[in-house]
Amino acid sequence: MRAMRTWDIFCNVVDNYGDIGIAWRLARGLVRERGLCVRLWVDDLGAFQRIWPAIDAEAERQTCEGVTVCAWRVPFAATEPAQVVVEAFGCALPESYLNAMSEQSPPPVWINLEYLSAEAWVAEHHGLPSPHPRLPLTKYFFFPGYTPDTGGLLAEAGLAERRAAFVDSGSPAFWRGLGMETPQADELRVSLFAYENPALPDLLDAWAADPCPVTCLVPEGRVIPQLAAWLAVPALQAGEVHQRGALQLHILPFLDQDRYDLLLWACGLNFVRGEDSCARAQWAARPLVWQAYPQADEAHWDKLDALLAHYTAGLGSATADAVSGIWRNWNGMPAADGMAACWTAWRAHQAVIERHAEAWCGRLERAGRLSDTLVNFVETKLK
Ligand code: TRH
Repeated sequence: MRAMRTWDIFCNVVDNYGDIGIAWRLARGLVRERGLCVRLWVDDLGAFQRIWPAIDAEAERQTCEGVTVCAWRVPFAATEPAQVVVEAFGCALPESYLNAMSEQSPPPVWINLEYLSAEAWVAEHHGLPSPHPRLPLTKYFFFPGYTPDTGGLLAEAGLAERRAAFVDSGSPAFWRGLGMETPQADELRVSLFAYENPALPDLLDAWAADPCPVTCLVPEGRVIPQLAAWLAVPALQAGEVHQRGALQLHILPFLDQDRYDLLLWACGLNFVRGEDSCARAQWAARPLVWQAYPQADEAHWDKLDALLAHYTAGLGSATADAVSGIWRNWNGMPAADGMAACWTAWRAHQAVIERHAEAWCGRLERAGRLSDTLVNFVETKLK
């Protein structure tokens, strides 16, 4: 029997939760589903604790969900490298660790896990090698993506079945846990995870004017001050509920990563941001609106249009316009209509968009599950 492979995953938390969110999802999936021996090196355990409260932010080393979680300190203590080394999102590995990698025989398989994007160039760059300029090491670029010629998307085994069981149950226990009843028949529940966004007040106005009840659930985060300003209250805290017209706003505590999934499954529409929540909202098989992580020179607009092109392919043009309109407006992109008109259009096409979200989830599976594609790729390099 082959000895258990050892993996080191390095994660530098730039800001927000996406880097650690993805690194953690990958690490625990590799342990749970592949039985691999995984160490996760994280330079900001405080951010990690936000998405996974069992994490001790002070511990140098701890085991969580079978993953050995290590504090990534500077200077980096002498460490024997694992057989597989994953550098999440181009975080530079410690120099001493790189030197130690180059002294291994054979050297570890070195992967740079990239950000998820639907852009066409991703498939061309996926899997490409990059020799180190000085050391006898090769780094491989591994790109998640939406087509089978990329690394696919992170998703745990049994995700669709767990989601279906949760949805079929009507999720009363989940709503009770948030201090809420199950939704009324004509009520739309929306989750809102967003960066500061100039389009927010217009969207809130549109919800307040909706003919049916709209309940918006907002985990505490960057968008709260803007919500407080719109409500004309000095501040907002988890547990508060505010009503304006048809809109009822609930401020939630920041949820752990698994519970946030339940929120995405339970809501009829999810506003998400960054890559990980966007991917999870797609797996939730519910309509979504994505706010891409803002980049210099509006580079994120290309990412947004690339995903929109994939996502709306096959939809009738009016429905595709309804989806694109609200996504583009939400990202400050040139759009034919303002938010109020976009919301009306989205509502008019809601039923088709809902069916599409379910079908889209099935299409995602065709791209492959990232932990499978990554392990398979690594195994070809380890031979
Ligand atoms: O937090 P983000 O904005 O992360 C971003 C992006 O990934 C961006 O691309 C990257 O460059 C930047 O960080 C540095 O959005 P993202 O990717 O959706 O990650 C959020 C994580 O937080 C995700 O794993 C879900 C989790 N989460 C919770 O665990 N609980 C919550 O209540 C919420 C709202 C999110």
